[in-house]
Amino acid sequence: MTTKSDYIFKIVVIGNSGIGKTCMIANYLGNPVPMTYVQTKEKDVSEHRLRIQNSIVCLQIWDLSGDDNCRTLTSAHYFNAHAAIIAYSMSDSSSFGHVQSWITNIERTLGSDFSDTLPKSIIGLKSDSKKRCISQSQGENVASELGCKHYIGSCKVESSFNEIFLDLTMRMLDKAKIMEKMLRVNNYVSLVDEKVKDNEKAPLISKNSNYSAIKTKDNDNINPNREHTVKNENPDKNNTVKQPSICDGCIVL
Ligand SMILES: Nc1nc2c(ncn2[C@@H]2O[C@H](COP(=O)(O)OP(=O)(O)OP(=O)(O)O)[C@@H](O)[C@H]2O)c(=O)[nH]1
Ligand SMILES: [Mg+2]
Repeated sequence: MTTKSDYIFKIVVIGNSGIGKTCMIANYLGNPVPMTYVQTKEKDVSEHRLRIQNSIVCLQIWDLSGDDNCRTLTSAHYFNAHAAIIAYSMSDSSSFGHVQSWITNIERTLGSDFSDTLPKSIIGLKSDSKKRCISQSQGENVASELGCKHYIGSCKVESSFNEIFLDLTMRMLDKAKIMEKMLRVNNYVSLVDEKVKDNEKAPLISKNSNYSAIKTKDNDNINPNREHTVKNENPDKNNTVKQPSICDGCIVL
């Protein structure tokens, strides 16, 4: 049996190398958190399905390498993103100092108009670390200057990252629903203008819309037995099979 998803949202996760992005994603997905550091090569993409507000949402989580040498390659993966998580390590002041430059990098790549409306959140990782040198209030101050929500978390604490992913999902969903409403109205107007036959209905999503990508086709099926699957080539990451569970107001399928 297969179940379609109503929306596919791409979330890019960016930040300096070695700050815990890959471990954060593994923790969120309920995967084993890597015990040793293996640098991400360009990108890893995972999928995660949730039922939320009567919609089935598929999150595509793009774990992008923080390696400076990959910057041009990884920036190319910002395209078609619906949200971004900008991460730093609370035990690494340099990574904290680079938060602004990661946001600038998104603006340069996607344009400031798009970047301004892109749901973004900042997270301080390794909150458990004894070497912690950045306080929560320092993080909150910078995040508020940059107009972003701020979170902290640790891959050593279970469910540490549900809140940030759930909040971004709600924001993407709200944005998509507003776009759908606007497109319905616009299509209605243009169909009337063109005097199209009365019995033709305006499509829900315009073919020309940037948002057409997120509304999945009827035949875009996702295996309901698969909670999340690492899609890329990395052989160290095994697929996992999970039963549905309830997490913070949404159902994880
Ligand atoms: N104490 C502590 N260590 C962590 C935490 N998360 C990750 N680490 C350690 O930090 C190191 C780097 O973690 P990764 O998740 O691989 O870092 P990354 O940001 O994905 O790095 P790149 O792939 O190079 O961009 C690993 O050795 C982890 O064990 C955490 O919450 N607390
Ligand atoms: Mg990584």
